[in-house]
Amino acid sequence: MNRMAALVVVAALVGASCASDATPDATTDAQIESVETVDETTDTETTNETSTEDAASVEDAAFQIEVWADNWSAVYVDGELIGEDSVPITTERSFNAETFTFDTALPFTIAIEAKDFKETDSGIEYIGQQNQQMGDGGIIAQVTNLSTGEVVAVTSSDWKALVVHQAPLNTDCEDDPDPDSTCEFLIVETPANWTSAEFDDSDWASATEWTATDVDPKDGYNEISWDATAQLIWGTDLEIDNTVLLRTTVS
Ligand SMILES: [Ca+2]
Ligand SMILES: [Ca+2]
Repeated sequence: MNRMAALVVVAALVGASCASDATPDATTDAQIESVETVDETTDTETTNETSTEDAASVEDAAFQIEVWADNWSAVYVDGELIGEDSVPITTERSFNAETFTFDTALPFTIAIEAKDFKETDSGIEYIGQQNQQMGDGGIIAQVTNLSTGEVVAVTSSDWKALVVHQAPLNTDCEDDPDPDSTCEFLIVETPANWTSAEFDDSDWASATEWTATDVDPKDGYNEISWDATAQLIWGTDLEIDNTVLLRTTVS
């Protein structure tokens, strides 16, 4: 039994030795191959540059997205930031509409980071003032194909939503003199690559639709001619859901 055990140990050592000898060679071969592959790719791209650009210009179309958010938003198309609210989220009572344009081909994925203003992680605003309160959020957006004038996407409960900042969880802290010491909050880690087309949002909730009476949209909202199907959306709670990630795919 001891001899067998010893043989197994030797065999294992030999195996490990072979593996450690073989690994650097294999790695080197792979590295050389990958360098060659890069060269080939570069050559191919150079050769086909003109025809690739022609194909892209035929397929891409110009789109615009109009957004009104209480209070701030950043818009991504297929993982690329195409615009963000020109008024910083650090501005209390920031209500304004934004229009961003982009060129792409169908299908594409729109991802929006939407933030309700909060003075601190307590979720409270106007801290220490007469009107100290939980702020509330809300966002509406529509995407138009600029060549055809067709509205190709609007915010609705078809969008997926992930709330990544909630506060206050204990809403009875709203009027406390020091809400930072009494209000509880929940921060969810923002998933990596959540703005990309490939990101799997199947376990996200559906966005919640809210009425204009609920959200009371202010400055900038009436400057946009909203499609009748465009809905104000947010998480399930306009007040305590402070940062919401939103996604949809346009096809
Ligand atoms: Ca809030
Ligand atoms: Ca707000």
